Amino acid sequence: MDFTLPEELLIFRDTLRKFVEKELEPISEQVEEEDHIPDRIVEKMKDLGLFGLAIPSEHGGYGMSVLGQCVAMEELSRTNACFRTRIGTNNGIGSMGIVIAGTEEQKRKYLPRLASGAMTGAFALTEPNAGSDASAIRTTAVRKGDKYILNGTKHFITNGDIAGLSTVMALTDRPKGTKGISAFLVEEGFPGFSVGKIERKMGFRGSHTCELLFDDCEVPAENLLGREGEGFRIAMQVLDKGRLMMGACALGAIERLIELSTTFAKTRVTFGEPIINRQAIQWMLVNMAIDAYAVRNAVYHAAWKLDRGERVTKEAAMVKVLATETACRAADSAVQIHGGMGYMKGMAVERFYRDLRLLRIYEGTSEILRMIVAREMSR
Ligand code: COS
Repeated sequence: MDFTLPEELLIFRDTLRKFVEKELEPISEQVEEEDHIPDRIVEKMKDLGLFGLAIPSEHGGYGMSVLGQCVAMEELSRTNACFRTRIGTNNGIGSMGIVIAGTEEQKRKYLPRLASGAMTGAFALTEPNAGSDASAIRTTAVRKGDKYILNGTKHFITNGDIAGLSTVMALTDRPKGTKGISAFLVEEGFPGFSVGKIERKMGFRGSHTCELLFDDCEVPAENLLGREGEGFRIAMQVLDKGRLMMGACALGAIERLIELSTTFAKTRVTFGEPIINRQAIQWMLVNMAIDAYAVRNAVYHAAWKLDRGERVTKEAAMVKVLATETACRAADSAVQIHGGMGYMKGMAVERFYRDLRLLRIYEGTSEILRMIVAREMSR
């Protein structure tokens, strides 16, 4: 078994590490305050090709392996989470549906723009009454001639306010349950589509979470993704990969928390000695390191399986639970090690503590993911 990462991936990882340290980290607090990523930074992300890592090369992306995408997300997660969220939606839930189920025409029309970052993607499944129970959606799509007419409300949609294209799940045949859900590619300018409320959140500032409104929204019939009734399965496949990526994001955050906490513990002196000499602090740091080791192996292994074309529903769910619950524990320890300083605004550990809490909820709560693992185990 060879655990060596390919040379070109190591070079890419190094490039990303420098980009994060030089361009993103210095403005992470500014973004936190202003709740906005400066355009010049988005342009630099485009120049590096970050929006198209996962998109096949024949459609303008890098066509990177899943393992490579995990390494990229891990690096980008060492700073404010909004940066990797901006990039992650185009590479993940905002484009994967098209990669998996799009027609050649849909791929040619949308993927190059998503890959270049000219267009931002979003994934619209969740509704006020349908979060964990995704099949309870109420948004409807009725075929009228060469169009579908969509009516309903989506909420908690990441990047909804800047998305040029949203993959929207809607009911085309309610009595059929999950088989009555279809997926649609909705452009921002389609008649009857608008952005509603933008949420105020505990964290993730710089990344907007929005309501999307469909009021007799007209979607050309050629923008149906896959066939009628395939929307739920497409959404679940998209989420399988999204959950694995979330594990990689949590991993990058844990690694950064270890570094921040170790540096602090070496310089903070109590009773005449740096606190890193205290066993109580050492054990917290060691536990974080043990957790990071386990999470890294789990993330990379699941990525390897997906790269081999295997279904990873169970592994992705396990990885997300392991990585995100571990990351929250690591953030708690990091704040504890920093003491009062760790509770202060402007400290990275304070921001990580708030931001990481969301990872145990979105793209599948820990509870739903455990349910998925249980179902897979009992097959
Ligand atoms: N890959 C491919 N197909 C899948 C799948 C997957 N990962 N998961 C489910 N399916 C298929 C099933 O095989 C089933 O098809 P068949 O009847 O042909 O076998 C169909 O989809 C319905 O699946 P299921 O019966 O499991 O649906 P349920 O309504 O019972 O629940 C869960 C499915 C709980 C898994 C789903 O609702 C879920 O993931 N919820 C969480 C949603 C979420 O993560 N939301 C976060 C916001 S989105 S960013």
